Amino acid sequence: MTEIDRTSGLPIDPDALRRSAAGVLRGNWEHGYTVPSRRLYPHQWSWDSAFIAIGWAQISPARGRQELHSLFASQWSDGRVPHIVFNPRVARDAYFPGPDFWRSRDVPEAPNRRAGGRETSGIVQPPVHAVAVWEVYAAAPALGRRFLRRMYPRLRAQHDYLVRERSAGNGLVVIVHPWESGQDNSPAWDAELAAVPLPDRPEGPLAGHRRHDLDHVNAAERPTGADYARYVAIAEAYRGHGYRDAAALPTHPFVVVDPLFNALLAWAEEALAHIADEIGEPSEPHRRRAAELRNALLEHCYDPGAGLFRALDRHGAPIPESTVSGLAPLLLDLPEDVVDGLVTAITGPHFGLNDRVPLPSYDLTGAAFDSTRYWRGPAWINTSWLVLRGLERHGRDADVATLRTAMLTAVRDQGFREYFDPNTGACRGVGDFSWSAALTLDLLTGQQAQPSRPLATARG
Ligand code: 2M8
Repeated sequence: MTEIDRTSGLPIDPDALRRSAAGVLRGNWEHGYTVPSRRLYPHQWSWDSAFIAIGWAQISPARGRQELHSLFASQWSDGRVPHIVFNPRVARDAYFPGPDFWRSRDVPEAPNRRAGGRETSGIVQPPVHAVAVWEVYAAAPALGRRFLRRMYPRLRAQHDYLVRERSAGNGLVVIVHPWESGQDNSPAWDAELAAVPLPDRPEGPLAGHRRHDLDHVNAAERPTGADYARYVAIAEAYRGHGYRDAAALPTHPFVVVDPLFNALLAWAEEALAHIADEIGEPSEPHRRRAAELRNALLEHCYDPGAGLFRALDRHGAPIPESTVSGLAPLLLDLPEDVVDGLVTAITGPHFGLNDRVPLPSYDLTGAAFDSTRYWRGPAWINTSWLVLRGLERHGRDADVATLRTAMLTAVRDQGFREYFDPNTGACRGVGDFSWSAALTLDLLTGQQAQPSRPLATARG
């Protein structure tokens, strides 16, 4: 029955929305994990699984646990959690680049195929998983702490890999591929990408490869062919070094610091501290690391003039593009003037907080803004949800309510789409997209109405 949602004042039928969100997750459930989309992304993706588990926590904490267990079963022996774990049940060429491109089977650190391991990619994605583990546990603590005990060493290894192998030398960690940011064709990567030479092949730079994304989504909503050719070239360069960072990084064609990636690592260290406390492990090292990452973000990335955090190029110089990534440090404990700066950026003309459409992925007034193309403007549910959590943490309740209304309006009117035009709210990308459904389930729990919730606390 349609009712007025208590926080947003929005006419919605929360039960119907919850039912259809749960239907999307169930429809995308695939033998122990959830694919982001049956059509476009038929495998398991790393940060998608974290957001998806947060949604499962609301309707089936057991599936939330399974989702995370399944992903970490393919963790490499060096600690990295691969950005894609391939589904052996779909055709090897159902997605490009697939297992035959990444060739994890040739890498000793990757899961062993002969011992039943799944094939994977060799790069990572933003490390939000410890938060997901904590939230899944907190949704049903009565199920016991075994899950935390099992996940804790794996999460530690995930974080240690990043800090050890991906150090930027200034307290932050680097990413080595635009896909690692999760915001693949963000304008923040344009200048770095432009410097990557396109392979000179007579049949064109993508010769020998075929993109499958354009079978499912309009080309105007996806990265360009030139972007893809460079994505492939960067991945081939990394693969050429056997995915070994020490060997690859000195000459690697793409090395940047992403504020969202680092903010999520710091936020996840806070979650790890909660987990450690719960299972009797020392939590202080995690709090310390979270604080160090936060301080390094403030020192190297914060731009007080713009009121947001900048990505850094390979020389440590700020990249002058304003993207939603630069708002993600709001998830952390910050000085009040920095919080004010971020809130001004969110509510002002660049990100235009309103109650109709979630936050754009890129500055609405930026030179590279494109309302349609993927991460170059469109509004996404996951990045909006992260900013919402940040606003909650800092007690900005009115802005939390506005953003929540925008997110619920988008999915109520357009469905659980992958992204939305940030001006009109029109749907873009694929439908039945898992994290849009999962995070809607989280929004509908009503917990969001509680101000200043840094992480969920265990409900008894
Ligand atoms: C998108 O990225 C993949 C490559 O990893 C692609 O475009 O094929 C991004 O939106 C990324 O953030 C997301 O994890 C992935 C699956 O939903 O799709």
